[in-house]
Amino acid sequence: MLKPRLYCFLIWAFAANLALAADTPPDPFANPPSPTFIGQTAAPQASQTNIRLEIVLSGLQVSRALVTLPDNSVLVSEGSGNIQVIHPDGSITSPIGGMPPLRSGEGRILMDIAADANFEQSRRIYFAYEAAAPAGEEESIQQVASGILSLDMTHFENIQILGNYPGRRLASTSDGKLYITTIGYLEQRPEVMGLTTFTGKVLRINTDGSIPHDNPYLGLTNVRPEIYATGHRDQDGIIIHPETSELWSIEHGPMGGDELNVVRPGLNYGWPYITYGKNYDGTEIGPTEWDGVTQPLYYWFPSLAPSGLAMVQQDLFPGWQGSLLVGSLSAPQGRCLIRLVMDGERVIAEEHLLVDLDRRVRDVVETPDGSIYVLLDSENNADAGRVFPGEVLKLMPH
Ligand SMILES: [Ca+2]
Repeated sequence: MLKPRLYCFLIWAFAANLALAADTPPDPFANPPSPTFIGQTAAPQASQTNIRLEIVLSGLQVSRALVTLPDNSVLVSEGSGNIQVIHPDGSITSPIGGMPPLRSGEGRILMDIAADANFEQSRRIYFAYEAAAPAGEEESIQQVASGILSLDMTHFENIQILGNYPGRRLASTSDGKLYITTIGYLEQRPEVMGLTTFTGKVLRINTDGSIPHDNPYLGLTNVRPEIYATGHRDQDGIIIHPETSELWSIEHGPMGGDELNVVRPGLNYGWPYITYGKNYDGTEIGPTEWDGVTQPLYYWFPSLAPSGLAMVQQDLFPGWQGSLLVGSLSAPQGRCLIRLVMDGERVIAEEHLLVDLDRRVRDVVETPDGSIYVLLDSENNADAGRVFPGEVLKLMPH
């Protein structure tokens, strides 16, 4: 028989063990997925570039997007719908008037803006936003529209509603198409791969709002003909590749599984059935590969929460030509700007920039003269000691 004292000790030890177990949950990142091909993740670190930076604009709330124009000016948008112009001489004018019919309020009302690929001729800007609820209804609607930027850059004219689309990011092509990405979270599982909803898709329309005759599902019955590709979670940065004219995107995974993709017509990109990400408790969502599902060119595990994508085309920064720049919003891999050194469609190295700054990078662009502008998010989390205004940085070689 156990002596009372020893018995008490055993109870104490058991309870202490339980408490210890409760304090140290299993590491959700303990079992990273295996890549499908060599070089699909965790590329080696590139040597560090010396850069200098200058804050060119501060005081932004809910920073959303940067857009470069042919004269090297930059448009900066906030969630409220405020758009400011950073002119090449550093002067700033704001706000641009004549916006589409945005709902009033706070948060992400203006989701994204994009310049027409032929802006020099058209002076057209595209908008993705939440519009005010129609008369007699309570729900706001999500729309994509275009407007013509006046020559003095003070207002938009000739606003045209192109359709009711839940746009996240927009990209325009020189042949008159507009790509629109949409969000598709896990709880929307059946809808993300279905062809009857706009959930978790890339959409493609003509810039007059009509449907391109070569869209992959056009002509099938019971589909939304705007759909271009399926199986996406949240592509928060897209570009048209300057050489191939194909759509490239970065995509938020759940916990891990952020992706870089080339988005091609009619392909299935897997989410939410095929992913390198996991649930937030570390449990599996699904396998990482499946027949007929397109593999990402590259993925990150843990997450970096990628937002904003640019391709460096000029040679102002030595060795950067052809690199992709990706913003990172979240901490597991450090809030920073990431440069991906590319060899065709392969990522051969990563360089993490602005790491010491430790700020959420929402968007990044390169102007035609080679300057790089970075948009930092505003943060209002006093408990975490993170209260910052949104800011625009201009990067230059040291
Ligand atoms: Ca995918």
